[in-house]
Amino acid sequence: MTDLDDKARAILRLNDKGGYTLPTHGLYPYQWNWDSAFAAWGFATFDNPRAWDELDTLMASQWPSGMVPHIIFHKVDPGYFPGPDVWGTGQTPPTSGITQPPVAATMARLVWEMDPDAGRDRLAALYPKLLAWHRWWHEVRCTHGPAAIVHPWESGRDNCPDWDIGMAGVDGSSVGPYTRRDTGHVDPDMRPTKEDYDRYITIVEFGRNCGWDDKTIVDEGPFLMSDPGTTFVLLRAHRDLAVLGQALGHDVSQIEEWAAALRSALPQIWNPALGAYDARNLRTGAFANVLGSGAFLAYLAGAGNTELDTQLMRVWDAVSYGIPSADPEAPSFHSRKYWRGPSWPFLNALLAIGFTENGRADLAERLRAETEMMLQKHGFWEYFDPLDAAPCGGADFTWTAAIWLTWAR
Ligand code: 9WN
Repeated sequence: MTDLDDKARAILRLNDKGGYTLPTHGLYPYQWNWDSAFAAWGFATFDNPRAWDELDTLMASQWPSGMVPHIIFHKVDPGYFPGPDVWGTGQTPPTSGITQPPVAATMARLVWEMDPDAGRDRLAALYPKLLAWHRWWHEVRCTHGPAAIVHPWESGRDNCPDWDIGMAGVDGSSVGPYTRRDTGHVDPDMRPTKEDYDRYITIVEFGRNCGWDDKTIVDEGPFLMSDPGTTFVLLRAHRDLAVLGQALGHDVSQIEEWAAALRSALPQIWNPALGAYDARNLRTGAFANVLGSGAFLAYLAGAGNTELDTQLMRVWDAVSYGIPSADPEAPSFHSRKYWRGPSWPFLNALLAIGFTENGRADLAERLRAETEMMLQKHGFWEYFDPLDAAPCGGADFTWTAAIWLTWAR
């Protein structure tokens, strides 16, 4: 065991609030949806029951509709904005009103495979909840074909250039006064702009004002875009959920139908002009015309192709440390500004799983080695500059520690 192994375990313990894990102290003082799924994977390397606890705590806040919220506000902390009062969802414990990429079934499968006997009962209890979440995605958010998001935060890739055309249609000018907290924790230059936040909060206010009614938000909300990243995470997760269901002796034909429908919708998010999968504004039909890391999650879902391979190698060869979150040759690229270019270790881990399964162990190893270099140099930061590995965002970050223990070491 190395020093970094010890440090990574210590970070998971440090961020453990008892049944759920914070992404990092200060900047993100609550439980986040997809962060928790990665935390579970990390815990499974040294504390299997704790891994299942993490997934249980996440799914315990599932809404009756099947939606699983992106933040669970277990204990109110004034250090994060927007807090539970702004969301006004009326849940106990309070939650946000939007979701995040459904990576939980994929992580549950990884956790379960690490100790199938010990995890069987835990998996059996979790399975119906995961199934209900996937049904919600199919029935509520895949009505246009690919998975649609109603807020950039739902993509988990908040301010990536993919959303610029959708955000341009959101009028943030009448949002009430508010105080951001994120820019007090990290360099404001690395975070989304004030104009971004005005629009983020405007979309939240729309949801709150309609009582978080799914149909109203999808039909009339200020923002609705197809997200390649979420589509591929969901497509992959359908496959993993079906494997788990079969192991438990369930009929999984419905999950297979959802997956087939989603796969047949992929041409809708293929942009021939870009030579890649692309986000699409569902209010206008327009493509974003920007290449982002969401497109490369296609490999995770077995949906890569040679044209995408060309784009992947172009953007990857333009940097030195991992796959950039946005195209380094595009004018919108910024190597340290949140999702507009930096390299995110947890996303590299997902991409590497895809490469390995697509017969490209060489690419997976290159990505692992580049990610390891960033962590060896600086430790477990939220994200890194892909040009020089400068550490960015929050320190002692849960999912970065988790992917060290599971993949990058
Ligand atoms: C909003 C916690 C989360 C991640 C997201 C990341 C960032 C939140 C924020 O932090 O989003 O959800 O306030 O910036 O973009 O992927 O889950 O780590």
